[in-house]
Amino acid sequence: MKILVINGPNLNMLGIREPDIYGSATYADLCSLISNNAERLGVEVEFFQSNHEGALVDKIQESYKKTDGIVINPGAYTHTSVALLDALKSVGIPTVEVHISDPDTREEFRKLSYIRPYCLATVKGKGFPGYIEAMEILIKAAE
Ligand code: CA2
Repeated sequence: MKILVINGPNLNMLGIREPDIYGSATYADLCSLISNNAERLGVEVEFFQSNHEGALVDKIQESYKKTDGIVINPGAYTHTSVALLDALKSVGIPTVEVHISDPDTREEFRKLSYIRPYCLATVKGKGFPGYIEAMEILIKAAE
């Protein structure tokens, strides 16, 4: 099974600022944690991070028939992007939404997620381990 892990804008800055919200570990630390767990769970992972909405859409489209599951943290595009929702719908790949923080307990504008209705599940407020839980949800769904 192959899982594509997509991170949106500013998640490459993890560990650099706002450690009170996102922790002090870096994006590279996140990728190693996911890689180690992917090996344990027997799945292949590919990582993609971009600050650009169109690049995220392109990557989702490229994954058509090449990926069995998507774990996505769209960052701030969670709350603005119909394009990401449409891209996910267009490829029809089982997807789990992840957030390091819990956007539902933060500012009002973070409460709306355009992709949430499409996703199998949303894992939020669990820090980096939320990505592992998301992979486990995809693996279970594929059984
Ligand atoms: O909690 C999450 O994972 C978010 O998707 C993170 C987004 C935010 O816009 C969402 O509402 C919730 C922001 C990612 C920004 O990451 C930073 C990392 C380091 C320093 C500053 C921001």
